[in-house]
Amino acid sequence: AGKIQVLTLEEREQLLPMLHNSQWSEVVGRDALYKEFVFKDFNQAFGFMSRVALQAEKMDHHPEWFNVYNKVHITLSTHECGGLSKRDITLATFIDQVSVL
Ligand code: H2B
Repeated sequence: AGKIQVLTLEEREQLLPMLHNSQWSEVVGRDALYKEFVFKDFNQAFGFMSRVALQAEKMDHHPEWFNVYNKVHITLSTHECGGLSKRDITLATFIDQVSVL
C-alpha cells in the first residue's frame, strides 16, 4: 500500500473534463473539486448523503460537505497528498451516480 499520489497532468487532462461536464468545478486557490446538488426535499437530500456516507466509509475517503434542507454542497480533495487523487475522481463518479437514482 503506497502513498496516495496527487493526479498527474496527464491524468487531469484525461479525467477532469468529464467531471466538469457534470458540473464539478475546480476550487480557486486549492486543488479540490466542488459541486452543488439540489433535491426535492430534505428526505431526498439526506437519503443521497446516506448513500455517499456508506461509500465514503468503505473507501476511507470522506467528503467535505454542507447541507441545508434540500441542498448539499460537496468539496472533494485528498488531505494525505494535499490535492486531487484518483480517490476523488472515484468518489465524484459514485456521487454523480447516486444523485440521479
Ligand atoms: N478523506 C479525504 N477526503 N482525504 C483524506 O486524505 C482522507 C480521508 N484520509 N478520509 C483518511 C480518511 C485518513 O485520515 C484515515 C486515517 O485513513
